[in-house]
Amino acid sequence: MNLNKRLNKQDALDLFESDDIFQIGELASTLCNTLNGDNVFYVRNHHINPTNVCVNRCKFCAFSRSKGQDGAYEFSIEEIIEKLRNKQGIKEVHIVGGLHPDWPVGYYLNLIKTIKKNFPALGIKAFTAVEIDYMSRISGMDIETILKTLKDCGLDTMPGGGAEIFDSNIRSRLCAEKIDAQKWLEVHEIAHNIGIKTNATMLYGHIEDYKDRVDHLFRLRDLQDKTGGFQAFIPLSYHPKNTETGGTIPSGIDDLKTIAISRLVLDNFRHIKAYWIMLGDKLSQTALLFGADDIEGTVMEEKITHSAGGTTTGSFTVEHLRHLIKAAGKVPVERDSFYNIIG
Ligand code: V47
Ligand code: SF4
Repeated sequence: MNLNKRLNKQDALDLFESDDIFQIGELASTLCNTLNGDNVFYVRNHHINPTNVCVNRCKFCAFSRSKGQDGAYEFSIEEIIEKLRNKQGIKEVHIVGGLHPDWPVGYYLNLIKTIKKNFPALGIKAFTAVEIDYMSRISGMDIETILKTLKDCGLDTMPGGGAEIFDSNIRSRLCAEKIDAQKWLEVHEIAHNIGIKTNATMLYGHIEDYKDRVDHLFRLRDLQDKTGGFQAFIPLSYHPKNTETGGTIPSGIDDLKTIAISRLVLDNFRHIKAYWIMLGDKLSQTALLFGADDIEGTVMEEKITHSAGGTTTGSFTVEHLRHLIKAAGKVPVERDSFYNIIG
């Protein structure tokens, strides 16, 4: 396979079906090096999930609860501000949560406004396309108006969650209540058109097959050709514990293959992120040799993966992240929410 020509769907499928993990890794690593040299990016960030109460109840999600159910929680804006206080040196807050049946759109707008007022220098990466669509439905505002209003309140970028797998059959078996692929892509396209950079994800290793992964990646590549508004792609390794979907966790080989093939197919995405909360620190470090050039932050507090059996600590020091990157023969580079280099 040569890297001078763009992969087509059959090429990508052949790679998924191949057992030659070293060749796939080498190709991905070569492309990664062309785009980012030896740099590996990290951000000092803090994840916050404002509530786990969610009207959707996707079958792969062990995090969500119905209102009033045991374990359901909701944070007030003041509690979130308190969590961010005393978090020395963080450069970004990442906010995603459930679709609360009672919260008005004002909660979300005030949350962003209040965080920006208290921490003007903090990058705010918040709300998946699923949450944006929900805000539009509960407020009667169209998607563009919601996004513009959030931007005016201080939203900087959007995370890539909620994409799951785009194929409609798989999607209806996993998360029938969730917005469909077309809507997910439309929300991101509108965000890009009004100057909000976003990320994209793919949840893999549950009931989908390689063809579904390929279809998902190509739909993202097509939108990126059109808008150029995606910053990073993050493959999300399925965690089955406590979920209705059940099954087993993807193997380490599958994780590395998926990172590498994502790198190769998404030749128009600058960054591929290894999410250590899902991969563990050692496999994330190995992923840096299979096409990943970004490692999701210090994180601090994570609930979604941990509810589904995630076993990582949930929080990394900057020293540990830098150590992992250096020991992979790479150069640690601290970034902000827009990938500006700050250290
Ligand atoms: O949207 C839910 C996924 C996502 C499970 O954009 C699960 O920088 C695995 O999107 N097993 C939220 N995954 C996390 C996310 C994310 C994380 C880090 C960085 C960024 C970014 C985005 O987690 C959800 C869903 O796709 N998820 N349940 C599960 N059992
Ligand atoms: Fe709700 Fe998101 Fe969990 Fe689905 S994945 S149930 S939308 S919190």
